[in-house]
Amino acid sequence: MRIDILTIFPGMLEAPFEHSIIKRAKEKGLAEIHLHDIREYANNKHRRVDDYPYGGGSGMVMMIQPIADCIEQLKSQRDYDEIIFTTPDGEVFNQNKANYLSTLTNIMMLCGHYKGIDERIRENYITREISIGDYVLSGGELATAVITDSIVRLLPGVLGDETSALSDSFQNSLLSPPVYTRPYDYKGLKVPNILLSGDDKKIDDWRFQKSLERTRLRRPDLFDEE
Ligand code: 6GU
Repeated sequence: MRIDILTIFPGMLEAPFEHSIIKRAKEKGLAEIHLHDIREYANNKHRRVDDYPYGGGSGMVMMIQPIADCIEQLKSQRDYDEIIFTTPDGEVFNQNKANYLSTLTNIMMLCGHYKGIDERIRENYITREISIGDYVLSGGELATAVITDSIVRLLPGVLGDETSALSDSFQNSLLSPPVYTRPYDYKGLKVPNILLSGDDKKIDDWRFQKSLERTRLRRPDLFDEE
């Protein structure tokens, strides 16, 4: 899978993909992530990427030209399955959407900023607008990093244990059960004995019960989904 990210702050997106699972996915050739600095596409003398809004009002608006030229150049090189804009007024992201996006070959993601971007970009290029939750971030970069992480870890071969993405919280609309590791007794705090019983069936049942219990207590809304 190839992901092209358009941003005015590429530095914000470098570190998140240079660690852990995403780094490994890139090294294994399972994911390619390309950052594009929108400013480099600005055809004006001072490399401006924003301007005052027509009609007045506060805040700046990202200009159509640098973004359109960057998108056009990428589109001339390959077909894109989705061109995503990260914005607080988009559809709210969830695991189902991550699963769908992880099945695609080429996606582009445009990070929003300031008051917004010229509406003509949204109308003419964007195929999907995504928010990561009901709160406001100062820009779309962190949202793009979150979405990218959630997609890349789902690609076949990325996680060592093929089953572990499937047992994640939310993948089956249940929260994950608690986990423990050594020591068995830490200053009197003990691990539930059933996990040491060696009885796989009992352990699976216990974990499922804990998942149900945790979901009922913390996220009863998940039982109403689908
Ligand atoms: Cl995608 N962008 C911004 N700026 N804020 C957000 C968001 C996106 N999702 C939630 N809050």
